[in-house]
Amino acid sequence: MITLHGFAASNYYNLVKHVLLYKQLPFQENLLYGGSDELLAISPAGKVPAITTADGLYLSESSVICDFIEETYPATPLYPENAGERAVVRQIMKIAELYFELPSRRFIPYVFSGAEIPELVKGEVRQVLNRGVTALSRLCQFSPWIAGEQLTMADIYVYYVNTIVSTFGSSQLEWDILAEVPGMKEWNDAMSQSVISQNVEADRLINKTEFMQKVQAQVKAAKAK
Ligand SMILES: N[C@@H](CCC(=O)N[C@@H](CS)C(=O)NCC(=O)O)C(=O)O
Repeated sequence: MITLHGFAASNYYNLVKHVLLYKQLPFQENLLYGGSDELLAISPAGKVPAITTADGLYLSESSVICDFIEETYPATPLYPENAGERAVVRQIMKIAELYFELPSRRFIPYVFSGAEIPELVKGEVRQVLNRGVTALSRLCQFSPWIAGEQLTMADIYVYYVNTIVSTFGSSQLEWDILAEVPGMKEWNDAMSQSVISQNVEADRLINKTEFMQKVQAQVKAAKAK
């Protein structure tokens, strides 16, 4: 059985969990936070999520884990059969990661420490997000799914990317970023209504308090140095 290591307040953890639930694969969860020795032993960069496969292999990096799950458990496919269409799905995921998720994440240290975000940083982030908005507007179909008629890995991936875009990017820039991509808000709302999304969200809320306590302890320790 697969073990999913990490914590439910992490959007990366949750996207892998959503894939496992979507494919109805049995798995167990092992609560681990960033910085723990146990996590470093199984995740080379010490990042969440990591999985232990049924064969005892340790894997990290959410997109790599998603591909492994798809290849190992092809039933209920999340990628199209056609290689070109599969590449388009991965293109959407990569663009969302590079131009939506990662720039929005630059605000996290400021938000958690309560420090003011320099205008220079806000400007840089806005510029990258603008590129993401343009690219995703060109690529996403929302008919009804992000890459067309079939629900794919990109639907799950981008839905969890968007939690970071909304929570950090939009709130700090006072800019409704998802509304800039035609059809994205409606699709995002539809994604949030699924039973799996709601179960994942319920677990996230349960973990949120403990996660925030850990973050605050880390911020306090850093300030005391
Ligand atoms: N590229 C990685 C990023 C994972 C990541 O940044 N995870 C965060 C939690 S959301 C983490 O492990 N943070 C702890 C740390 O950076 O020490 C992936 O796709 O899995």
